[in-house]
Amino acid sequence: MSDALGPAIPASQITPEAVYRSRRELIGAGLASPLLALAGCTEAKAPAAPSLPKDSPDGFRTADVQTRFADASSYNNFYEFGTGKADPAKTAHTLRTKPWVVVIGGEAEITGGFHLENLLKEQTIEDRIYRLRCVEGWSMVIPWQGIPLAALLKRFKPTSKAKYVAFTTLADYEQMPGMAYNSIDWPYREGLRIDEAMHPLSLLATGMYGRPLPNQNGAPLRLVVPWKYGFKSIKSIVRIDFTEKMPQTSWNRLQPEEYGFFANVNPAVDHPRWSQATERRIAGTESKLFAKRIPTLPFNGYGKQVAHLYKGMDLRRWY
Ligand SMILES: Nc1nc2c(c(=O)[nH]1)N[C@H]1C(S)=C(S)[C@@H](COP(=O)(O)O)O[C@H]1N2
Ligand SMILES: [Mo]
Repeated sequence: MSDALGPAIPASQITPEAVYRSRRELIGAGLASPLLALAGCTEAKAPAAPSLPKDSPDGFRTADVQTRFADASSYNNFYEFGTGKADPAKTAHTLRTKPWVVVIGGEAEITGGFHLENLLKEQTIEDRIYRLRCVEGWSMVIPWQGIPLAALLKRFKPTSKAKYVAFTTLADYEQMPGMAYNSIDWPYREGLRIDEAMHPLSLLATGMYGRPLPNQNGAPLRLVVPWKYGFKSIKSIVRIDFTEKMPQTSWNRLQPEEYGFFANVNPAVDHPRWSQATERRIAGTESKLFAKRIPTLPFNGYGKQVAHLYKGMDLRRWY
Protein backbone atom coordinates (compact mmCIF):
# COMPACT_ATOMS: atom_id res chain seq x y z
CA MET A 1 0.00 0.00 0.00
CA SER A 2 2.85 2.41 0.69
CA ASP A 3 3.62 2.50 -3.05
CA ALA A 4 0.33 4.25 -3.79
CA LEU A 5 1.16 6.93 -1.24
CA GLY A 6 4.16 8.20 -3.14
CA PRO A 7 7.48 8.95 -1.48
CA ALA A 8 7.88 7.52 1.99
CA ILE A 9 7.57 10.01 4.82
CA PRO A 10 11.00 10.73 6.33
CA ALA A 11 11.23 9.74 9.99
CA SER A 12 12.45 13.25 10.81
CA GLN A 13 9.00 14.61 9.90
CA ILE A 14 7.13 12.37 12.27
CA THR A 15 5.70 14.31 15.18
CA PRO A 16 5.54 12.90 18.70
CA GLU A 17 1.99 12.62 20.00
CA ALA A 18 0.47 14.63 22.82
CA VAL A 19 3.47 16.66 23.93
CA TYR A 20 1.81 19.88 24.90
CA ARG A 21 -0.91 20.95 27.24
CA SER A 22 -3.65 22.86 25.51
CA ARG A 23 -3.48 26.63 25.43
CA ARG A 24 -6.91 26.78 26.97
CA GLU A 25 -5.87 24.69 29.98
CA LEU A 26 -2.90 26.98 30.52
CA ILE A 27 -5.10 30.06 30.43
CA GLY A 28 -7.21 28.47 33.16
CA ALA A 29 -4.11 27.71 35.27
CA GLY A 30 -2.92 31.30 34.91
CA LEU A 31 -6.12 32.60 36.48
CA ALA A 32 -5.89 30.26 39.44
CA SER A 33 -2.39 31.11 40.71
CA PRO A 34 -2.94 34.69 42.05
CA LEU A 35 -5.76 33.30 44.18
CA LEU A 36 -3.44 30.68 45.65
CA ALA A 37 -0.95 33.41 46.58
CA LEU A 38 -3.67 35.35 48.41
CA ALA A 39 -4.67 32.23 50.32
CA GLY A 40 -1.31 32.32 52.08
CA CYS A 41 0.69 29.83 50.04
CA THR A 42 3.87 31.80 50.57
CA GLU A 43 6.15 28.83 51.25
CA ALA A 44 6.24 27.45 47.78
CA LYS A 45 7.46 30.15 45.43
CA ALA A 46 5.33 30.39 42.33
CA PRO A 47 7.27 28.66 39.57
CA ALA A 48 8.45 30.83 36.72
CA ALA A 49 5.66 31.08 34.16
CA PRO A 50 6.28 28.37 31.57
CA SER A 51 6.69 29.67 28.05
CA LEU A 52 3.42 28.73 26.47
CA PRO A 53 3.60 26.60 23.37
CA LYS A 54 2.10 28.61 20.57
CA ASP A 55 0.43 27.72 17.31
CA SER A 56 2.64 28.54 14.34
CA PRO A 57 1.58 31.90 12.83
CA ASP A 58 0.74 30.28 9.48
CA GLY A 59 -1.72 27.92 11.22
CA PHE A 60 0.18 24.86 9.96
CA ARG A 61 0.88 23.53 13.45
CA THR A 62 -1.35 23.91 16.45
CA ALA A 63 0.22 23.46 19.88
CA ASP A 64 -3.01 21.99 21.32
CA VAL A 65 -2.78 18.54 22.91
CA GLN A 66 -2.95 15.92 20.20
CA THR A 67 -5.54 13.22 19.82
CA ARG A 68 -4.23 9.68 20.18
CA PHE A 69 -3.90 7.68 16.96
CA ALA A 70 -6.14 5.03 18.53
CA ASP A 71 -8.96 7.57 19.00
CA ALA A 72 -8.50 9.31 15.63
CA SER A 73 -8.69 5.96 13.83
CA SER A 74 -11.61 4.41 15.75
CA TYR A 75 -14.15 7.25 16.10
CA ASN A 76 -14.99 8.27 12.55
CA ASN A 77 -17.64 9.54 10.23
CA PHE A 78 -17.47 7.72 6.90
CA TYR A 79 -21.05 6.86 6.01
CA GLU A 80 -20.02 4.64 3.10
CA PHE A 81 -18.91 2.26 5.86
CA GLY A 82 -21.86 2.73 8.22
CA THR A 83 -23.41 5.58 10.21
CA GLY A 84 -22.02 4.55 13.63
CA LYS A 85 -18.76 6.22 14.72
CA ALA A 86 -17.20 2.81 15.38
CA ASP A 87 -18.39 1.26 12.08
CA PRO A 88 -15.71 2.51 9.64
CA ALA A 89 -12.80 1.10 11.69
CA LYS A 90 -14.52 -2.29 11.62
CA THR A 91 -15.66 -2.38 8.00
CA ALA A 92 -13.32 -0.20 5.91
CA HIS A 93 -10.74 -2.96 5.42
CA THR A 94 -12.70 -3.91 2.28
CA LEU A 95 -11.67 -0.67 0.56
CA ARG A 96 -9.02 -1.31 -2.11
CA THR A 97 -6.72 1.70 -2.22
CA LYS A 98 -4.36 0.43 -4.91
CA PRO A 99 -4.41 1.02 -7.81
CA TRP A 100 -6.13 4.39 -7.28
CA VAL A 101 -7.04 6.70 -10.12
CA VAL A 102 -8.21 10.30 -9.71
CA VAL A 103 -10.12 11.92 -12.57
CA ILE A 104 -9.54 15.64 -13.08
CA GLY A 105 -12.27 17.37 -15.08
CA GLY A 106 -14.00 20.62 -15.96
CA GLU A 107 -12.57 24.09 -16.43
CA ALA A 108 -8.87 23.33 -16.77
CA GLU A 109 -6.37 23.03 -19.61
CA ILE A 110 -5.25 19.58 -18.50
CA THR A 111 -7.88 16.96 -17.66
CA GLY A 112 -8.07 13.16 -17.53
CA GLY A 113 -7.51 10.19 -15.26
CA PHE A 114 -4.27 10.02 -13.31
CA HIS A 115 -2.70 7.35 -11.16
CA LEU A 116 -2.32 8.63 -7.64
CA GLU A 117 1.39 7.87 -7.55
CA ASN A 118 1.86 10.14 -10.58
CA LEU A 119 -0.18 12.92 -9.01
CA LEU A 120 2.05 12.77 -5.95
CA LYS A 121 5.29 12.53 -7.89
CA GLU A 122 7.47 15.62 -7.49
CA GLN A 123 5.22 16.89 -4.71
CA THR A 124 6.66 17.46 -1.27
CA ILE A 125 4.80 15.70 1.52
CA GLU A 126 4.31 18.30 4.25
CA ASP A 127 3.52 17.94 7.95
CA ARG A 128 0.57 19.77 9.44
CA ILE A 129 -1.06 19.59 12.85
CA TYR A 130 -4.67 20.67 12.52
CA ARG A 131 -7.72 20.84 14.71
CA LEU A 132 -10.75 19.28 13.04
CA ARG A 133 -14.21 20.18 14.39
CA CYS A 134 -17.11 17.90 13.51
CA VAL A 135 -20.49 19.58 13.05
CA GLU A 136 -21.89 17.09 15.57
CA GLY A 137 -19.85 18.67 18.36
CA TRP A 138 -16.55 16.91 18.89
CA SER A 139 -13.06 17.88 17.79
CA MET A 140 -9.66 16.28 17.43
CA VAL A 141 -6.08 17.45 16.90
CA ILE A 142 -4.38 15.33 14.27
CA PRO A 143 -0.91 15.38 12.72
CA TRP A 144 -1.45 14.98 8.98
CA GLN A 145 0.94 14.40 6.11
CA GLY A 146 -0.04 15.53 2.64
CA ILE A 147 0.34 18.04 -0.15
CA PRO A 148 -1.17 21.52 -0.25
CA LEU A 149 -4.30 21.29 -2.40
CA ALA A 150 -3.15 24.37 -4.35
CA ALA A 151 0.06 22.64 -5.46
CA LEU A 152 -1.94 19.84 -7.06
CA LEU A 153 -4.66 22.03 -8.60
CA LYS A 154 -2.23 24.44 -10.26
CA ARG A 155 -0.67 21.61 -12.28
CA PHE A 156 -3.92 21.29 -14.29
CA LYS A 157 -3.96 24.99 -15.22
CA PRO A 158 -7.52 25.93 -14.22
CA THR A 159 -9.12 28.43 -16.66
CA SER A 160 -10.64 31.79 -15.70
CA LYS A 161 -14.03 30.04 -15.56
CA ALA A 162 -12.91 27.83 -12.66
CA LYS A 163 -14.73 29.50 -9.76
CA TYR A 164 -15.23 26.37 -7.63
CA VAL A 165 -13.66 22.96 -7.11
CA ALA A 166 -15.90 19.89 -6.70
CA PHE A 167 -14.73 16.65 -5.08
CA THR A 168 -16.26 13.18 -5.32
CA THR A 169 -15.68 10.07 -3.19
CA LEU A 170 -15.53 6.56 -4.58
CA ALA A 171 -18.97 4.91 -4.68
CA ASP A 172 -18.69 1.14 -4.92
CA TYR A 173 -21.37 -1.00 -3.25
CA GLU A 174 -19.02 -3.97 -3.34
CA GLN A 175 -16.26 -2.27 -1.33
CA MET A 176 -18.43 -0.02 0.82
CA PRO A 177 -20.99 -1.94 2.89
CA GLY A 178 -22.54 1.22 4.40
CA MET A 179 -23.74 2.38 0.99
CA ALA A 180 -26.58 -0.15 1.18
CA TYR A 181 -28.30 1.98 3.85
CA ASN A 182 -28.75 4.89 1.41
CA SER A 183 -28.11 7.40 4.19
CA ILE A 184 -26.73 9.79 1.58
CA ASP A 185 -27.36 10.27 -2.13
CA TRP A 186 -24.11 8.65 -3.27
CA PRO A 187 -21.46 9.43 -4.29
CA TYR A 188 -20.45 11.68 -1.38
CA ARG A 189 -19.69 15.11 -2.81
CA GLU A 190 -18.09 18.25 -1.47
CA GLY A 191 -16.90 21.56 -2.86
CA LEU A 192 -14.88 24.66 -2.17
CA ARG A 193 -14.72 28.10 -3.73
CA ILE A 194 -11.49 28.32 -5.74
CA ASP A 195 -9.88 30.82 -3.35
CA GLU A 196 -10.63 28.49 -0.42
CA ALA A 197 -9.18 25.56 -2.34
CA MET A 198 -6.03 27.56 -3.13
CA HIS A 199 -5.56 28.69 0.49
CA PRO A 200 -2.30 27.31 1.96
CA LEU A 201 -4.18 25.61 4.84
CA SER A 202 -6.20 23.38 2.46
CA LEU A 203 -4.46 20.03 2.47
CA LEU A 204 -4.82 16.80 0.52
CA ALA A 205 -3.79 14.25 3.11
CA THR A 206 -2.14 10.93 2.29
CA GLY A 207 -1.08 10.05 5.84
CA MET A 208 -1.50 10.79 9.52
CA TYR A 209 0.76 10.26 12.54
CA GLY A 210 3.56 9.46 10.08
CA ARG A 211 1.78 6.41 8.66
CA PRO A 212 -0.35 5.85 5.58
CA LEU A 213 -3.95 7.00 6.11
CA PRO A 214 -6.08 4.26 7.64
CA ASN A 215 -8.95 3.38 5.29
CA GLN A 216 -11.48 4.69 7.82
CA ASN A 217 -9.79 8.11 7.71
CA GLY A 218 -10.16 8.36 3.94
CA ALA A 219 -7.30 6.49 2.31
CA PRO A 220 -5.60 6.95 0.02
CA LEU A 221 -6.41 10.65 -0.49
CA ARG A 222 -8.69 12.92 1.54
CA LEU A 223 -9.20 16.61 1.97
CA VAL A 224 -8.54 18.47 5.24
CA VAL A 225 -9.95 22.01 5.51
CA PRO A 226 -9.38 22.88 9.16
CA TRP A 227 -11.49 26.07 9.42
CA LYS A 228 -14.63 24.27 8.20
CA TYR A 229 -16.82 21.64 9.82
CA GLY A 230 -15.50 18.11 9.33
CA PHE A 231 -17.98 17.10 6.66
CA LYS A 232 -16.18 19.33 4.14
CA SER A 233 -13.08 17.13 4.55
CA ILE A 234 -14.14 14.54 1.97
CA LYS A 235 -12.51 11.11 2.03
CA SER A 236 -11.24 8.63 -0.56
CA ILE A 237 -11.40 11.11 -3.44
CA VAL A 238 -11.71 9.76 -7.00
CA ARG A 239 -12.73 12.93 -8.87
CA ILE A 240 -11.83 16.62 -8.79
CA ASP A 241 -13.71 19.01 -11.11
CA PHE A 242 -13.18 22.70 -11.72
CA THR A 243 -16.62 24.30 -12.11
CA GLU A 244 -18.06 27.70 -12.94
CA LYS A 245 -21.16 27.25 -10.75
CA MET A 246 -21.31 26.38 -7.06
CA PRO A 247 -21.30 22.56 -7.02
CA GLN A 248 -23.85 20.43 -5.20
CA THR A 249 -22.63 18.96 -1.94
CA SER A 250 -24.02 15.89 -0.17
CA TRP A 251 -25.01 17.32 3.23
CA ASN A 252 -26.33 20.53 1.75
CA ARG A 253 -28.55 18.53 -0.64
CA LEU A 254 -29.80 16.35 2.20
CA GLN A 255 -30.59 19.12 4.73
CA PRO A 256 -30.02 22.59 3.24
CA GLU A 257 -31.23 24.39 6.40
CA GLU A 258 -28.75 22.48 8.53
CA TYR A 259 -25.64 22.28 6.37
CA GLY A 260 -24.56 25.19 4.20
CA PHE A 261 -22.10 25.20 1.33
CA PHE A 262 -19.49 27.19 3.25
CA ALA A 263 -19.75 25.38 6.62
CA ASN A 264 -17.16 27.61 8.27
CA VAL A 265 -16.89 26.74 11.96
CA ASN A 266 -18.94 29.44 13.68
CA PRO A 267 -19.87 29.32 17.38
CA ALA A 268 -22.35 32.16 16.80
CA VAL A 269 -24.48 30.24 14.31
CA ASP A 270 -26.24 27.28 15.91
CA HIS A 271 -27.19 24.17 14.07
CA PRO A 272 -31.02 24.18 14.02
CA ARG A 273 -31.02 21.21 16.43
CA TRP A 274 -28.08 22.09 18.74
CA SER A 275 -25.71 24.84 19.81
CA GLN A 276 -22.30 25.13 18.17
CA ALA A 277 -20.84 27.26 20.99
CA THR A 278 -18.73 24.49 22.54
CA GLU A 279 -17.04 21.26 21.48
CA ARG A 280 -15.96 18.01 23.11
CA ARG A 281 -12.18 17.90 22.60
CA ILE A 282 -10.97 14.33 22.19
CA ALA A 283 -7.26 14.61 23.00
CA GLY A 284 -4.52 13.32 25.21
CA THR A 285 -4.66 10.23 27.34
CA GLU A 286 -8.13 10.67 28.79
CA SER A 287 -10.83 8.37 27.53
CA LYS A 288 -13.00 10.03 24.92
CA LEU A 289 -15.99 9.40 27.18
CA PHE A 290 -14.61 12.07 29.52
CA ALA A 291 -13.59 14.50 26.82
CA LYS A 292 -13.70 18.09 28.06
CA ARG A 293 -16.01 20.71 26.61
CA ILE A 294 -14.18 23.81 25.44
CA PRO A 295 -15.41 26.92 23.64
CA THR A 296 -15.53 26.67 19.86
CA LEU A 297 -13.57 29.42 18.13
CA PRO A 298 -14.66 31.30 14.99
CA PHE A 299 -13.19 29.59 11.91
CA ASN A 300 -12.07 26.86 14.35
CA GLY A 301 -9.28 29.18 15.52
CA TYR A 302 -7.96 29.88 12.00
CA GLY A 303 -9.59 33.33 11.64
CA LYS A 304 -6.26 35.13 11.35
CA GLN A 305 -5.42 33.04 8.31
CA VAL A 306 -8.81 32.81 6.56
CA ALA A 307 -11.26 35.51 7.72
CA HIS A 308 -10.22 37.77 4.82
CA LEU A 309 -11.70 35.27 2.36
CA TYR A 310 -15.18 36.13 3.64
CA LYS A 311 -14.91 39.91 3.96
CA GLY A 312 -18.28 41.54 3.34
CA MET A 313 -20.17 38.24 3.44
CA ASP A 314 -22.99 37.79 5.94
CA LEU A 315 -21.82 34.59 7.65
CA ARG A 316 -25.26 34.00 9.18
CA ARG A 317 -26.74 33.78 5.72
CA TRP A 318 -23.74 31.97 4.22
CA TYR A 319 -23.37 29.33 6.94
N1 LIG B 1 -16.73 10.25 1.75
C1 LIG B 1 -16.96 10.72 2.99
N2 LIG B 1 -16.17 11.68 3.50
C2 LIG B 1 -16.40 12.15 4.76
C3 LIG B 1 -17.51 11.70 5.51
C4 LIG B 1 -18.33 10.67 4.94
O1 LIG B 1 -19.31 10.19 5.55
N3 LIG B 1 -18.02 10.20 3.69
N4 LIG B 1 -17.74 12.22 6.77
C5 LIG B 1 -17.20 13.58 7.03
C6 LIG B 1 -17.34 13.99 8.42
S1 LIG B 1 -18.92 14.37 8.92
C7 LIG B 1 -16.25 14.17 9.25
S2 LIG B 1 -16.44 14.81 10.82
C8 LIG B 1 -14.89 13.79 8.82
C9 LIG B 1 -14.27 12.86 9.84
O2 LIG B 1 -12.92 12.59 9.52
P1 LIG B 1 -12.06 11.59 10.43
O3 LIG B 1 -12.85 10.34 10.58
O4 LIG B 1 -10.77 11.39 9.73
O5 LIG B 1 -11.89 12.29 11.75
O6 LIG B 1 -14.90 13.15 7.55
C10 LIG B 1 -15.75 13.72 6.57
N5 LIG B 1 -15.55 13.10 5.27
MO1 LIG C 1 -18.68 15.65 10.85
